[in-house]
Amino acid sequence: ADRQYLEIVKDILDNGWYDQNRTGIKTYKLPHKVMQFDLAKEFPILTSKFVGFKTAVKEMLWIYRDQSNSVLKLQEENVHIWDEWMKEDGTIGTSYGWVVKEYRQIDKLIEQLKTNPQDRRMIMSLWQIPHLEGGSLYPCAFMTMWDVTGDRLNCMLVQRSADMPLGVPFNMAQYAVLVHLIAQVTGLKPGLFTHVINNAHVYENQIPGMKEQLSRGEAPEPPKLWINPEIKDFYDFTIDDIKLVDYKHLGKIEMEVAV
Ligand code: THF
Repeated sequence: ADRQYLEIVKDILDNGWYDQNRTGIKTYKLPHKVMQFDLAKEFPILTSKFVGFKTAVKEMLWIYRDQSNSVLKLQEENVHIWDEWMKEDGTIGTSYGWVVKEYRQIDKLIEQLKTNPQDRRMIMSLWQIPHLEGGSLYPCAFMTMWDVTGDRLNCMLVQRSADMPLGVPFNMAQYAVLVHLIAQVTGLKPGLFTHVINNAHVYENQIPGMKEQLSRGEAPEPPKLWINPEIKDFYDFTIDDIKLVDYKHLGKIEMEVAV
């Protein structure tokens, strides 16, 4: 997992285009970066630094299981990665989980996978134009497209804008878990997970941290994912049913988030 990720980061630092953006903190960026993992062979979590697996999975369950936009609810679980985007009502408005729920996207996907796996319209899209302005930010990882080939469930994640140091390590791990969960409740096996990024960037204040990470190498053994095999209904999964076993990593790297 680290190799593909670190190659993109190195390319951005060596060849990236330096420019301003909405946040006021400049980035180095490159367009159109793609990673692909075979989930039958590996679980894509970085070992070159510590990635907060539990936090990332809690965020994913908040979006797709709870279909919630409540930052207060995340805070109750000790997750603070959305604090900076909280509106006065304690939510992120009509973004992410709110959109999943509004269009019943999880239920529709699971139904399609169970009844018509050769359907070529199996898409969850959080990019719903009428609701974009009502959210505290436009969704970054905004679409998944699903495919069944043989007994394998494949998923392509499309991301318009990708903070390589902070958002992407979370996204890789949490969407890989989502594929495992959806596969389990539809009687399929996890297959390919392809992560397509439009604007892949590193904020300039994150460069020392990324240089440190590039110098490290990776842990000798990748961790394994365990999912409670008893769970057959997507809405029954809790954080205790999803565990990373033998996660050896090379330690935390502190980096700042641009708002
Ligand atoms: N904005 C920016 N600039 N980057 C993002 O990754 C991002 N997100 C969400 C919304 N806007 C974004 C917020 N997601 C962290 C991780 C994900 C976030 C925000 C922050 C973060 O600080 N991670 C730390 C530790 C976090 C912790 O464990 O509490 C880390 O080292 O990983 C894209 O989803």
